[in-house]
Amino acid sequence: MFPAAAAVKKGARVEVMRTQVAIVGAGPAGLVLAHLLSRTGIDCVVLEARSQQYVEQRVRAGVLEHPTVQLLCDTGVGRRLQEEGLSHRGIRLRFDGADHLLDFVALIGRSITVYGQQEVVKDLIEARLAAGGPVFFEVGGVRLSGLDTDEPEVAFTGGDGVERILRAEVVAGCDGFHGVCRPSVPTRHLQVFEREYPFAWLGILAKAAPVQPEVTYAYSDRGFALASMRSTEISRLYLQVGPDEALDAWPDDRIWEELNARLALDAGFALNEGPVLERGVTTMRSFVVEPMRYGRLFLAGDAAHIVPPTGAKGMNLAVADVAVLAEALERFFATGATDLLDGYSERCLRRVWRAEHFSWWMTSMLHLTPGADAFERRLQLAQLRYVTSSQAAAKSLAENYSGLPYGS
Ligand code: FAS
Ligand code: PHB
Repeated sequence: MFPAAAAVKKGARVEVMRTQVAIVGAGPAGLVLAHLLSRTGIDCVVLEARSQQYVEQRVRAGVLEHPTVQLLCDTGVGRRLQEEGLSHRGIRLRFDGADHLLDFVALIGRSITVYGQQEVVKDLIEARLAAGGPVFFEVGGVRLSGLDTDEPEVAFTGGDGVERILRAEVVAGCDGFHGVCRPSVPTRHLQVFEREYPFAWLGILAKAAPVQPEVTYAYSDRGFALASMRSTEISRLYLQVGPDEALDAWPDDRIWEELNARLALDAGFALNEGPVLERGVTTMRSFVVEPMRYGRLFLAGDAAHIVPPTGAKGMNLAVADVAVLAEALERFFATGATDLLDGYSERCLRRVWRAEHFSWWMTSMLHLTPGADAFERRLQLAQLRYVTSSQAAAKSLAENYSGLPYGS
């Protein structure tokens, strides 16, 4: 990427730059894409609205699928992940007053890894900056144009206040659900599929040693709870709450009391408690936009789809999208062939819809829908008992949760 001669706009200097791929967004999708493209010598520029510190501290996902771990390790950004990530054989489902371990390694020979999304982001930014790849943080006023031409442009204001125009051959929309890329596509070209759930997750990060060795999903008469972790000293815990829950209605003691009540296996059960380092409420929705492409704009990750986090799919889907996009772009820039680019959306959507169904299924099985009658509760328990007693059913959950191979 080289800044071309600065063009002078009336009253302001506008710097014109050129690259092959303009990437909007430095979350998992944008950063993994930049990493994969740079490895094949494809020039790309990453534009990020937030500061480097903000994106590196933002607490979100926690579970990496097997294919995600493999991709990060195979492409040279998995060192800390291998040293600090927690490899887990599977997950636990807690219901009927008992724990039910689903041992993925025994079932299908694949494990999962607990490693915070912000750690993945840190590793990728470090690799990107070490390779001299440009990342513009704290950009503003990002505007896309010419998406239906061979020379799309991304106009933006840099963190230094300089107006810039980034001319590219391709734009990757990796700017998440609330970004500007998807809205840049004329609505007549997109079909939206959406479900909102009548509950949300209240999540905390606490300096407290996890009491359970695996990620544990609890189905209880009081509602869903999830006990996860980030290390042997840091717990990541979630409670099902109302869809518009106010965080200030949940002081620490109420959160701990409710978590203990929902996760309790017996009267003596008690979580380790400790200072709450971060808290937030995450709304639950299923969302897909089709196609994931418009002209030279390719949408990836949350910019194109959202899943309820019950299946731990969000970040992993983002990585899977850009693994497909990077392969297609490599072929395009090497040979001019557009067949893989033309097949990008359809190929990604097969995996997206599989993950959408799995995430919806896990969410429906584990959460108490407000107003659910006894019939619905019996169906949920029947499903939980089946998936923890049948090898076939357990294998199905295991292969979906640990991640289906790319391209499937
Ligand atoms: P991201 O949203 O991560 O990244 C998009 C980036 O684009 C952001 O850095 C944003 O600042 C930037 N951006 C936005 N607009 C821009 C603009 N105009 N110009 C430039 N940059 C712009 N998934 C799980 O699997 N498990 C979880 O527990 C979980 N918890 C979550 C909690 C919250 C609060 C949220 C919001 C999501 C959670 N997710 C979870 C899903 C999450 O992990 C996403 O799936 C994942 O971040 C998707 O990665 P990206 O597609 O890169 O989008
Ligand atoms: C997490 O550790 O943050 C986590 C684990 C499993 C999920 C969602 C989030 O399904």
